[in-house]
Amino acid sequence: MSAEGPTPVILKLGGSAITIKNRPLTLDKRAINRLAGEIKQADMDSLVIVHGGGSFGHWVAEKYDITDGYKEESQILGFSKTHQAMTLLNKQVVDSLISRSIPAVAISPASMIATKSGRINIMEERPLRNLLELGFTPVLYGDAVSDTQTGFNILSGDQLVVQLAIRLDAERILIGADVDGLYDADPKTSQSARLISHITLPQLMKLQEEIAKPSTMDVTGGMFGKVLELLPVLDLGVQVIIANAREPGTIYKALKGETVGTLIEKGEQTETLY
Ligand code: IP8
Repeated sequence: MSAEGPTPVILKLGGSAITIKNRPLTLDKRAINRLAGEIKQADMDSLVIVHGGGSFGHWVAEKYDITDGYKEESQILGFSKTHQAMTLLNKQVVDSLISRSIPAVAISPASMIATKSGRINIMEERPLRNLLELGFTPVLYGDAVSDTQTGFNILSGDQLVVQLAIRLDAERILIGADVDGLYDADPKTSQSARLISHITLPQLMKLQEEIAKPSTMDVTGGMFGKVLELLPVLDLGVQVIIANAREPGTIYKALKGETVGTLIEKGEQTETLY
């Protein structure tokens, strides 16, 4: 516990865990409500939630081609629509949390963050920290944000959780995905894929050389790329847990500190991965 209160846990709810990914602008209301129930049951002292875009943000951002910055006038309305789609998804998440008496507060990343060539450059987190210290649960999301170099940009929830963890001195980041954790191959296409239950930073770097060479596809089905985004916090000693938010009860267990999914931590030595 820090001088200001308990150290927060940052929970990322992946877009694929709260929306129907292959159906544009389609919520998975049941999943959202179940997850809100698990969060309530876990009764956390200090929690920040960040959710992804799923079939809301990603679909609109692609439709209006706003992922690589400003190129032409027609993208301007697309930026507005992408941000708006995320606020609609966010409202559903926040409504569901509040209906379970969790004091959730929607916080728009577009209003507190600007990126520079895609990386967070300006971030004003003080109001969020004040709310957190008072016992609120801030709920943020991957968003369309302004970019000082390219005009605008899509800020992923993964980049956001890292900055929040650093700036709020978080003890743990919990990534709620649609798979059980980090695998050594893509579990959706490879039957021989094995779940890694515990991995240290040195092991992760070694694995990177073996399975996720920049020139090839991410063979873990995208999860490894997400994990690489987390390297700066791992180095600071923050634990990262990747767990399956689609499996009922798993996020509750992960919030309570039970062993689920993949635990990634700084570590020193080489231990067994599985
Ligand atoms: O799903 C992206 O957030 P992510 C949000 O965490 C948008 O990558 C607006 C596409």
